[in-house]
Amino acid sequence: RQPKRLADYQAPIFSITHTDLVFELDATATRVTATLTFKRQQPGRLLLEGQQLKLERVRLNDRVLTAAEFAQTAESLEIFAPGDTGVLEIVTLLNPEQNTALEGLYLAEGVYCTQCEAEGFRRITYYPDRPDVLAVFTTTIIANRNELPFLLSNGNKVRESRLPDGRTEVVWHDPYPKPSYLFALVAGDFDHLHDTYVTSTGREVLLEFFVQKGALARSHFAMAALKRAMRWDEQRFGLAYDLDRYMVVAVDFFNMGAMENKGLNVFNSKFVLADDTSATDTDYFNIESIIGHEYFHNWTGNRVTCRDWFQLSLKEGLTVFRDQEFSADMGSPTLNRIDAVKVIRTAQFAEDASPMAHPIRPEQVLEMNNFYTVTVYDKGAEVIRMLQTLLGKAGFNAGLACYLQRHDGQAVTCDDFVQAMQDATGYDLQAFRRWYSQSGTPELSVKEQFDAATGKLTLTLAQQTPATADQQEKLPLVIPVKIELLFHDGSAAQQHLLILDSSVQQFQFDNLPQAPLVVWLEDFSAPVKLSTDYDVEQLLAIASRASNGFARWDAMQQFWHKIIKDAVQQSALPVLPEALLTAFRQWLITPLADLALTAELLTLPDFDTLAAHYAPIPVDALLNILQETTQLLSKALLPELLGCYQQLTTPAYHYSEADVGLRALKNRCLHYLAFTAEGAKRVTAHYQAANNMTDILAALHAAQHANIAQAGELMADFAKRNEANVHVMDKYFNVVAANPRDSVFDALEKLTAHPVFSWKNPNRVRAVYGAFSQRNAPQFHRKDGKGYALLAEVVTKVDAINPQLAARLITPLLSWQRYDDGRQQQLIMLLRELASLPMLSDDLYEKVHKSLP
Ligand code: B3K
Ligand code: ZN
Repeated sequence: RQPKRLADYQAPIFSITHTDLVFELDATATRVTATLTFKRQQPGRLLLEGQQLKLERVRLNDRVLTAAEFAQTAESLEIFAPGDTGVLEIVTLLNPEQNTALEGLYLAEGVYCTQCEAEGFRRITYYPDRPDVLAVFTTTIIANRNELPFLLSNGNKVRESRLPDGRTEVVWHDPYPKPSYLFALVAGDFDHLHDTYVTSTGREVLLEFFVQKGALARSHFAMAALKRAMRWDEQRFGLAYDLDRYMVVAVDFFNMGAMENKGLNVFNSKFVLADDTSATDTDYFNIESIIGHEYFHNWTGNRVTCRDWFQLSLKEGLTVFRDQEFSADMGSPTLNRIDAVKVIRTAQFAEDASPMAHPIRPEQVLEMNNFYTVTVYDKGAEVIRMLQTLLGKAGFNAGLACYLQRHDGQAVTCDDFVQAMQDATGYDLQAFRRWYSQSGTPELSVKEQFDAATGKLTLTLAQQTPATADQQEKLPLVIPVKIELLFHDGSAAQQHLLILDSSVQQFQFDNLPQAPLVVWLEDFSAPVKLSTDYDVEQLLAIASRASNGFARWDAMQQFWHKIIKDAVQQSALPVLPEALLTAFRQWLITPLADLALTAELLTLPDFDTLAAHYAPIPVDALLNILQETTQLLSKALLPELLGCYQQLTTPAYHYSEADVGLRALKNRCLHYLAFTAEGAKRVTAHYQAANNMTDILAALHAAQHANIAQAGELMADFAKRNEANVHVMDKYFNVVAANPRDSVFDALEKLTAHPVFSWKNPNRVRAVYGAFSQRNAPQFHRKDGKGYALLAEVVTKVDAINPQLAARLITPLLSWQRYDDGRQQQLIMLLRELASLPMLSDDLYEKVHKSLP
C-alpha cells in the first residue's frame, strides 16, 4: 500500500463550481444524484474519487455515457472526454444501515448522519474529494416526513414541499464555496431547542440544537456556551458569524468529539448533553470548549481552509489554540494551562517517542484519519502559542487578521499562515518555520552562573532534539523560554523572555541584587523538556513563592520527578523530605485563594507523565512508588487532610470556577483519606451525601483505588440508579475498567454483555477498552501480557466494524520499544499477529507496519 506524500502535491486539474446533490433517503438503498458543474484548470484527466459506491448512471451534459466512455475502479471514476467545462450527473446507491465505519452517510438508531472529514465524501458520490476544490453546494433531501421530521444540510433552507408520492423534499443552499469535507446531512426525529443571537455586525442568527427526544433540558448549557463563544470571537478577534442559521445536531454514534460542517455542526451527544445530576465539572468544561472549537472553525478552517491534508494543523492547531484561549477567559487561565501541558507531557511526548512520530505538518500519510493526533492538534496549538509569545498579543491578532483577509475563500498552507504573521508584524519567522517540518521533543539543558561582585547572571542554554522514528537529523529550533528571577531578599521578581535559536546560547543580566532563583520555562512557553539540577528545597521554594500559579505547579511536578527518579535508581521507596510535608500541611491548612490550583499542587504526576522520562520505562517500580507514596502521604498528613476535607462544603451544585475548585480540593483530600483507617466509612459517606456527579465519581474512584470493602456495593448502586442515561453508564464503565486488580478481566467481560453496551457504538467501546488501556496501567501493563492480549483481541474485532476506532484503540500497543524485554516480546508478538490478518484496514495497516521491528 502506497502512502501519499506532501512533496507530490499537485493543484487540481478540474475545479467544481457548483455541486447539486439530491438524496432519496432509504435505510439500505439511498440514491444520490450529484450534478457537478466543472471547469478545467490545466491539462490532464478528469478523475474522481469514490469508495464503496454502487454506480447507477453517469450523464455528461444531458447525455448518458456508455460504459466505454468512463472507467471505474474500486476507488475511482474516470471520465474520458469531459471537455473543458460541462455538467456531470452521477447517480450512486448507498447502504447507510450497513455503514458501521461511521464515515460517509450512515444510519444509526433511526438517525441519518454524515461524516466527511477527511475523505468520507467519496463514500457518498464520485468527487474530487480534496480540500482545495471548493464549490457552492445545493442539497435536496427527499424522505418520509413522518419518520424523519427534520431534514438538515448546510447553509440556508430555501424550500420545502410535498411531493405527489407523499414524501417531503427540503432544499438547502450554502452560499459559501466549500470543500467536500465540510458537507453534512442529518435526518431524524429530534427535540429542538432554538434561540437567537445578534452578531456585532447586526446579523440576527437563528441558533438551533437538535437532540434526542427527551433530552431538551440537557441542551441548555451547550446553547449558552455557543453564545459565549460567538461573543468571545467577536471581542477577541473581531470575527462574527456569517450565515443566518447555526445548527448543532447531537448524535450517539460518532467517531470523535464533533465536526465543524458549515452551518451544521454534528456533535457526539456526549459533548452536548448535560445537566446538574448527570454531568461532571469536566463534562461541562469539555462541552464549552468543544462547542467553542467547532464554532471557531467557521473562520479558521471553513472560511480559510487547508490546501491538502498535510496542512491539517493549519486549521486544527490554530483552532485548538483559539479554544484554549476561550476556555482560559471563561474560567481559570492557570488550570487551563496546567491541563493543556499535561496533554503534551503525557500523550504528545509519548507520540514523539513512538513509531508514529511525525511533525505537526506530516510528510507522508497512508490513512489520513491516523493523523488527527495530539501532535497535529495540541503540539500544533503550542506552536501557535509560541508565535503569540514572540509577536505579542497585538502582533498576533494583526497577523491573524491579515491571514483571514488575505486568504478568505481559499485553501492554503501552513507557510501561508506564517507568512501572514510575518508580513503583518515585520518579524522574521524564517527560522521559526522549522517547527512545522521537524518532529520530536527538544531537550533543553541550562546552566546558571552568578558573579556576586558585579551582580551579573549568565545563563547558558543548550538545545538538542533526539532522533525520532520518522526523522534522524534534527536542527536547532527557535524556542521562546520565559523565565522569572526570584530573590530571597524581597526584591521584586523579574520576568524575561529568552529566545533560544541556536544549539548553545548565553544570556546575561546585570545589576541583580543577589543570586536569584530562576524559574524556567514559565507557562510552558515551548513544547520541550527542560531539566535543571535544582535540589528539592529549591523546587519547593519555587512551588511556594513563584508569582505564577503554573510555575508553582510545574515546580511540584519537577520535585516529584526528581524524588521518584532517585527512588527508582535505588530500588527503594521515596524519602519524603520534611520540607515537602510542611508545604503540603500549609496548603491543606490555608489553601491558596485558587482552590483548584491547591488541589493540583497536592497531586502526584500520573504514570504516563513520569514514564516520559525513562527508556525503558520501569513500569513496576513506577506503579509501586506511586501507590506507596500516596499511602505515605495519607498517613503523614491525616489530621490536615481531614481538617481541609471537613472545612470545604458546597450547599447546592453549581458549575462555577469557585465551586469547581472547591470540589477538586475536597475530592483530592478524599483520594488520600480513602487509604486511611476510616477511609471506607468516609468514602461511603461521601458517595451517599453527594449531590452531583463529580463528587459521586470521586467517591467511586477513591473506593476502587484504595480497594475499600464497599467498593462493589457502591458501584452496583451507581449502575442501578443510572441505567437510563448512556453517558452516565459510560462513566460507570470507565470506573470498572480502571480497576487495578486481577478481577478486572472478568468485570470487562461482563460489561460487554450489559444491555447498554454495543460494539458498534464508539463511545461504549472507548468507555470500556479505551479506559482499560489508558487508565489502568497496573493491569494493562501486566508482566504476563494478558492486558496487551486483551486489547489486541478487541482491536481485531473492532477493525471489522469501525477501522477508525480500531486505529485509535491500538495506540498503546505500538510503542514496544519503550518497555523492558519481556513486555517488548509480548507486544511484538501481538503486532505480528495483527499484521498477518487478511483483512486489515488501511488505518491499522499503517500503524502496525510502522511499528513492527
Ligand atoms: N475536524 C474534526 C475532526 C475530523 C476527524 C476526522 N477523522 C473535528 C475537529 O477537530 O473540530
Ligand atoms: Zn478541529
